Amino acid sequence: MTKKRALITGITGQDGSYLADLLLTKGYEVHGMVRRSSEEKFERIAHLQGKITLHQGDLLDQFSLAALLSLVQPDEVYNLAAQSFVPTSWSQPVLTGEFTALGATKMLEAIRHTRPQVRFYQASSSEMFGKVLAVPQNEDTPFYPRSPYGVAKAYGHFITVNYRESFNLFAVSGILFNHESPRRGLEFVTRKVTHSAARIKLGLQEQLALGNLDAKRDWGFAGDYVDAMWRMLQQDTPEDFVIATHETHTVKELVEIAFARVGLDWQKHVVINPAFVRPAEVDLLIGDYGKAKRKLGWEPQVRFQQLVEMMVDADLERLKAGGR
Ligand code: NDP
Ligand code: GDR
Repeated sequence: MTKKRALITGITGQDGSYLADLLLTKGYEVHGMVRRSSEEKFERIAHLQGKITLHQGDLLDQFSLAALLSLVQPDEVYNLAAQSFVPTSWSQPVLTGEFTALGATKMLEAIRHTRPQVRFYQASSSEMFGKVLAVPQNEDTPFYPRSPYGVAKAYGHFITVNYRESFNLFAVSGILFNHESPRRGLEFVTRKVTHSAARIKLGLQEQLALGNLDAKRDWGFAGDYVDAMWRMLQQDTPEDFVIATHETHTVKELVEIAFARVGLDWQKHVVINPAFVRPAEVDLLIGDYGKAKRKLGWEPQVRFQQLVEMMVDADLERLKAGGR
């Protein structure tokens, strides 16, 4: 039997790296799209060298996408590339819209004209729910995004639904709540906190400046969430799914667990800096993953405390070994 072939955009990101790990264990031939950079820093996929094939391409360049589809001839495309940091979406709203919203359209157009039999996954986000209209949020909860990023993701979601309905593509949108890991970018709050707690423990820094400690998020483990992405593309019919843990915690609880893990009193180290408070906040996210459990047989394996402790431990280990 020939190997299934997958193309991942955003393979250098947190999710891309975990998804590549997963697909390799399932026997896939894995291809990743990377954008050109003056210096190639592929830390998260360094361990996959020789096992995956990388190609240059950019979500902003329609022709590079069509050319890549013709070259790779994938069975599955996972569109994970995006400007994914919410605060940057206020300082670079147009760029965010171009990558995160129109980028999805460009890939869908390339699929429609070049390889319509492909199964397509769009990385949608709980950030689309935004203002709290109902909890827990599920596939039927209306969207009211609170950031240019959330608005762009809502576009990406609906264009995926629209291409499925207009052109009969196997296109699905995974509405994923926050998911984290030791490979999370340092600017996101979980990793910022676990990395700083470890640095403070080792005497490398004294304080940690944060914004809103009261925001509530439904945080899961990225390794669990990429498995849900894959399951969505193995269904008989294309449908959208919420992926979450159905638990919510404040940023303050995150800080408490991380500092307790290294035996420190967080109140002695954490300061509030209004620069990290957002122009508009998403106050409460908690996801109902009932449909995914029923239809995909998916459930989160790693819970909040275990996740935070895993991240603190990994940061301590990395820093002790001389890493950053
Ligand atoms: P990351 O920020 O870690 O990774 C983003 C990836 O997108 C990187 O590989 C980046 O490449 C790539 N990228 C950005 N712009 C372009 C472009 N124009 N052309 C090609 N590649 C580009 O994100 P995550 O792995 O955390 O998230 C994956 C996806 O899931 C994103 O779309 C995100 O918005 C979405 N999402 C994430 C959630 C989470 O909690 N992690 C929750 C819900 C949705 P480079 O290395 O070159 O910068
Ligand atoms: P989010 O994640 O915006 O939910 O988007 P982030 O970790 O950036 O923020 C979570 C919450 O923490 C509060 N917060 C801070 N956040 C950051 N980054 N830095 C701080 O210093 C800080 N202090 C408090 C924020 O106000 C917010 O309420 C993530 C991204 O991965 C998106 O791409 C994805 O779509 C959503 O999760 C689901």
